[in-house]
Amino acid sequence: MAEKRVAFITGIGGQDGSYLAEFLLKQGYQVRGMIRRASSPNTERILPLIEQYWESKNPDVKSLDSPFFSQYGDLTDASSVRSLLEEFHPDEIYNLGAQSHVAVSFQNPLSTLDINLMGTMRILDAIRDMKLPCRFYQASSSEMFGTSQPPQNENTPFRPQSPYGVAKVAAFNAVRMYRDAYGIFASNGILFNHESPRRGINFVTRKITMGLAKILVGKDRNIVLGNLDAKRDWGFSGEYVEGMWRILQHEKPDDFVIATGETHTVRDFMRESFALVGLNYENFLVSSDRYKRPADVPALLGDSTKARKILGWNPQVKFKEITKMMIVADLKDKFEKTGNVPIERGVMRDDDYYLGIGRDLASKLRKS
Ligand code: NAP
Ligand code: G4F
Repeated sequence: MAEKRVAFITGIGGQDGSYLAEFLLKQGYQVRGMIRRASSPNTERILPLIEQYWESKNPDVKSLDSPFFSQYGDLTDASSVRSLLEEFHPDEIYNLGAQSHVAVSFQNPLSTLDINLMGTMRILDAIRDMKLPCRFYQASSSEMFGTSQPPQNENTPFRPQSPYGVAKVAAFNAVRMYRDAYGIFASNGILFNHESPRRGINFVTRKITMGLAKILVGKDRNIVLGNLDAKRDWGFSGEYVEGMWRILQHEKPDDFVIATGETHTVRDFMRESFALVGLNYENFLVSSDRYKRPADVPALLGDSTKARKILGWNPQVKFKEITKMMIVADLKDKFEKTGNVPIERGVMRDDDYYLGIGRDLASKLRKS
């Protein structure tokens, strides 16, 4: 019987890491992950996998034979990176671990570079030094394009506007350099913004959908935002992880843009979210300089023709569907936590059911 392929994911506890782990397990991989030690839980998104493959549930299966297994490690700690590579012997490495918040990178520029650039170098150099016969995927970002005019593709110049962008450009170049100099199968996925109900709560889309749910259950009165005019090409994380995998299945290492080809402003996202429950967003929006950045990326719109043609990757989930998916998930979560769920549901789908309750609460809000 053919040996199972082993995939190692840094940042497995993040939004993308959790979807990628689920996707690869379905493809029959053994999935290994690096988890960074934290004083409070940072594995919530992969809890179902941890529980499913928990040692106590599978006492006869050794950790290293289990389909899913994660270990503590840190991208800032070269010895932990090396130990995990020695232990797991991966066929494919997905480097998703990062300080991924652009605004935070202005406050913590050096640690952002240490994790996002040096962390990538630590893995690449270990692959070189240990002569690992593996494929390497780097989570590059549309933030690298900065002020370059949209639409952006693989030939668009990088003009980063943040320490995060600077680190990602340097890591992108490191990937190319290790590919050219040492023949390592190392590829960049240049992913445009992608969201989901698992998105971190301080990114703008989730801040809006969670904020709306809080307003509806009476836990908040408004949402405070910074730059409303920034345009983003928002896709669905659950689909983008397949793009990552396809990039590593290609016959040669290369760089690919992954995007939907649609762009919308932050204001559009706010308007669409509130309109879904019949509210006018303007009555709930507070604008504040607090959330404005020293420099921002004005407009992102990805041209993923290359990925479509060469990899056959085609996104199905676009702006309206993502907004709805995230709102339904946040409404469901809030209603369940506050006990605000009528018992009679019948055969209604989640979308209709939770949006229906959302609209009822919104109409009460309009009257009060
Ligand atoms: P995310 O939810 O913030 O996940 C990042 C993960 O990296 C978390 O599990 C985090 O662990 C881990 N991490 C942070 N510092 C680390 C360190 N020093 N050592 C090891 N792990 C560390 O981000 P995401 O949205 O899934 O994005 C995944 C990757 O794609 C990131 O590299 C991001 O920069 C890049 N990217 C994202 C997008 C997007 O729109 N989502 C677009 C382009 C590129 P903790 O939970 O402990 O913090
Ligand atoms: O949701 P954001 O924080 O995402 P941003 O900065 O585009 O970065 C995300 O996408 C990148 C890909 O291009 C990834 F590489 C990166 O890891 C991350 O996933 O902000 C989107 C826009 C920005 O223009 C920001 O200024 O929304 C604007 N915004 C307005 N008010 C806000 C807020 N952003 C946040 N986070 N919070 C606000 O209150």
